[in-house]
Amino acid sequence: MSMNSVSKYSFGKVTWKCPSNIALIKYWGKRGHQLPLNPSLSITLKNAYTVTELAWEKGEGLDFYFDGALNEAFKEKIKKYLDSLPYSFLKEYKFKISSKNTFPHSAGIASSASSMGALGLCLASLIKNEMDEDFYKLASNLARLGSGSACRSVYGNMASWSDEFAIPIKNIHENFKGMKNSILIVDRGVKEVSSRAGHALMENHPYRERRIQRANENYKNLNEAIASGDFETFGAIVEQEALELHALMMTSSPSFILMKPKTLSLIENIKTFRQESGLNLYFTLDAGPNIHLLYPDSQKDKISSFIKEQEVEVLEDEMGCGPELISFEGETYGN
Ligand code: 2P0
Repeated sequence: MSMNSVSKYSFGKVTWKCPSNIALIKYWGKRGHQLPLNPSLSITLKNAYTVTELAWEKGEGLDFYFDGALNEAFKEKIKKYLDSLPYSFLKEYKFKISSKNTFPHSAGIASSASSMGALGLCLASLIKNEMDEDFYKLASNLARLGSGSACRSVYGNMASWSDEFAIPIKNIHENFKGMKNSILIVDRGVKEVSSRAGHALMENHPYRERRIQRANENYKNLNEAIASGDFETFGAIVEQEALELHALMMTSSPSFILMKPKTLSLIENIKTFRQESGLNLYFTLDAGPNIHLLYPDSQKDKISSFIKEQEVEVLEDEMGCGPELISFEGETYGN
C-alpha cells in the first residue's frame, strides 16, 4: 500500500456508517506502534454503529461535531491522530467531521471501534479512489492507528487482526449466520481503568508470554470451530477468552477488577440455564462489567424468556454485514 498516494479531490465530502464489534479472541496488550501482542477475532455488530461525515477543502484546520455540537475534546484527539498519519498531504486540507452514534456513549459498547472505523473509511475514501480489497486494507490500517479494535469493524460478519490491518473471516459455517448478541447492561458508569492503561499493563505482566501462546491456540481452535459449525467448542473458547481477559486485569500490577457482583451472578445464571436447557447460550465480556450473550438465531425464542427473567436493561444486537458508504461527493482538481 503506497504511503504517498495523493487524493485527486480538491474538495468534497463522504459519509460512512460503521458498526461496532465485540471481540471473541481478545486484543490485550500492544507491540510496536498500535500493533497487537496477539491475534484477535471479532463479530461485527449491526445495530450499534457510528455515522461519520468527513468534508474537506483546500486550507487548514479542523472542526469536530459530535451529535450536532462542536466538541473540543474530541477535536483535540482527532487532530493528534490526523497529524500522526503517514499522509503528509492531509495537512493541505481543512476538515469538518460530524459524527453520531446509535448507542449511548456509556452503554458499555466500544464506541472507539465504530467511530474510528467510520473515520478510517472516510479517510480511505479521500486517499484512494477505488473501493477494492486494498481500499478496505487501507481503511482498516487507518482505523487501527486511531484505535486497535476499530480495524476489525471495517468488515462484515467476523474479522481477525494480527498486523497492520484486519482481514475478513471467509469460512463461516451457516450455524453462525444471524448470530445474536444481546448485551445485558450491568453498569453504565465510566470504567475506572481505561483500555489504554490496561494494554500498557501487559508490558511487564507475569503471564505475558503464556497469554500470547494461549491466545494463538484459542485463535486457531476458534477459527476451526467457526468453519465447522461447532457451536459448543465456539462457546467454550469464547467464554474462556472473556474470563482470561479479566484474569489478566486481576493479575496486573497494579491489579484492577472491571466485573461487578452482578456480572458474576449473571454468569452463574447463564451456566445453569445452559445445563438445564441444553441450548447454545454463551457469554463474552468486553473491558467492562456488561455481559454480551451469544446464541444462534434459531434458539432466540427460548432464550428471550431467560433474558427477560434477568431483569436488567438489554441492548439487542446481532452479527451484521459491515459498513456502508452512505454518500460521496468529490470535485477533482481543475474542475
Ligand atoms: C478487543 N478490547 O479486542 C479488546 C478486548 C477490550 C477488550 O481492544 O488503545 O479501545 O484504542 O488500541 O481498541 C479495547 O481497546 O484500545 C479493546 P486502543 P481499544 O476489542
